[in-house]
Formats: sequence, structure tokens, C-alpha cells
Amino acid sequence: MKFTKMQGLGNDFILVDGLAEKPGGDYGETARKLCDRHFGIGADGLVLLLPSRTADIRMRIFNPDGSEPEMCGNAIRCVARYLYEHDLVKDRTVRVETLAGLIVPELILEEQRVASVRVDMGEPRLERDLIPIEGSPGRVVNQPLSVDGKVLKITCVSMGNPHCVIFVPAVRDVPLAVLGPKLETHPLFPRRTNVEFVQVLNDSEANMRVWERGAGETLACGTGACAAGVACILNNLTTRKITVHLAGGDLIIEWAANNHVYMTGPAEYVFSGETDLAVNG
Ligand code: ZDP
Repeated sequence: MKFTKMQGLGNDFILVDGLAEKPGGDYGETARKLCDRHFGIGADGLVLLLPSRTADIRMRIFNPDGSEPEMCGNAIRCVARYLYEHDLVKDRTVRVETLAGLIVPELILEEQRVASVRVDMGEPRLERDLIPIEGSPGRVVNQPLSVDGKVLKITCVSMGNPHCVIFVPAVRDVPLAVLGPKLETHPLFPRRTNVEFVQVLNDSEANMRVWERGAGETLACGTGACAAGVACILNNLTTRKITVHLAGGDLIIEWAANNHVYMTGPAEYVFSGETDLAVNG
């Protein structure tokens, strides 16, 4: 199986182009094998490009644990760049079908080169049943949740996939490897959750560390940065356009007046290759 390794802010993906020929096999099992950093290629996710009846392309993504999330912000920037530079789309705006609905990345060119990608990530979902979160209807904004005998204040947002945002004085001091898995698998979240710790620096900047569902700590999370931007506004902490500083670099997040969230950031190639590790279902 041929693949291209790409990354957005160090959140890295194995892209498999299934447009001409649909790759066979068990995609979840293949993701588990290929994403392994010692026995595989190594990545935070396996991304499949497939034909779509409703958009330019259909994207499916699989976490390193084999689960299939609804959306992936950093990967969709990589997908847009790949399609444009391989002449698989003509337009600078690409319509991508995902389990989170239609997502529209737009390539930003500088001297004919893709400098960055701005993505219309759609509308955030804030109601409990849409995230999903157990309990009676409503929103979860700055609500207490007890973990390990400590009370954390959580704000929950879905960008197609679930996110739980916690504001802290300093992200550096957060024991992410301890709290991450406990929050990810907390019974409050029937489909588990991604977890973001956010330190607001001023009204337009924040630091963030992320624990991803099915992947663990990663250097960046696009949907997570969008959820963090929305959570900042729900808690009256920032303006509607902020820079989110992640371990792998910066994303610009804007929750615009039309209720859509826009994310801008880089997408880069690492290498291409061929592997015989794919699992035949
Ligand atoms: O929702 C999930 O299970 C995530 N692990 C999916 C990946 C999200 C990602 N980090 C992003 O950038 O949005 C790729």
C-alpha cells in the first residue's frame, strides 16, 4: 500500500489515496499497526481519501487505537494541500465530506506555494446530547467535575468530535498523562472525549496542551484548538479571534459572527513510501 506522511504542527498522519482504487482491509486494524512508532510507520492517525457523492472528496480518519473519530482539524489541512498539489482538485476551496458533515478548507497561496490552510470548521455543537454528555439537556460551561478527589471546572464543545476544555493557570504544570486518560474515559462521556488544558495569556492568546481520544498526548489538535477558542468565549475570557500556542506551533482560531469556526495553520509533507503492513480484512 502506497502512503504519504504529512504533518500539521507535529500532529502527524499517514495519508492513503483511495480515490482511484479503494484500499481493502480492516482500516482500524491497519491504523493500529501503521501508527505504532516502533513496529509501524508512526503517526497520530491514518487518513483515507475516498470518492464522495456529495463533495469533492470523502475523508475518513482512524486513531492509533483503531477507533474512528468524526473529524480531524490538522489532517484536513494536509488533505487539502495533498489534493491541490496532486491536481486532484482544481479550486483553492475544497469540499470535504466527513462524519462531522461538510468541512471546507481553503488553500492560502504565497507566490504559487501553499503557505497555510484556512478551514471553515462549521458550527460548534454545545448541547449535551450533541457532544455527547450524559445528563439532563443544556450546555456544560464551567461546570464542576470531580476527578481523583479533585474538582475540575469543565466546558464541553463538539466540533463534530467531543472536547472537554479545562482552564488552568499554567499548562506546563498539568499532569496530563494522569488526568488525560481519566477524563477521556470518564463515564460522563459515552463516546469518550478529547481533553484540552488551556492557559489564557491575554484577550487574544492562549497556551494549550491536549490529550487526544484514542491517541494520548499529541503536539497539536486542530478540532481541540477550535473547541478551546469557543470555550474561551463562552467563559468571557478572550475576543472572538485568538492565537492558540500548542507544543507543535500556532493555530489561529476565529469563532465568527456567522457561528462558524475558522482555523488557520500549516500543512507539510514528510515523506512518501510503500508498506506491506496493511491488514487485509
Ligand atoms: O476525536 C478524536 O478521537 C481525535 N483523536 C481525532 C483527531 C483530532 C485531531 N488531533 C485534530 O487535529 O483535530 C487530528
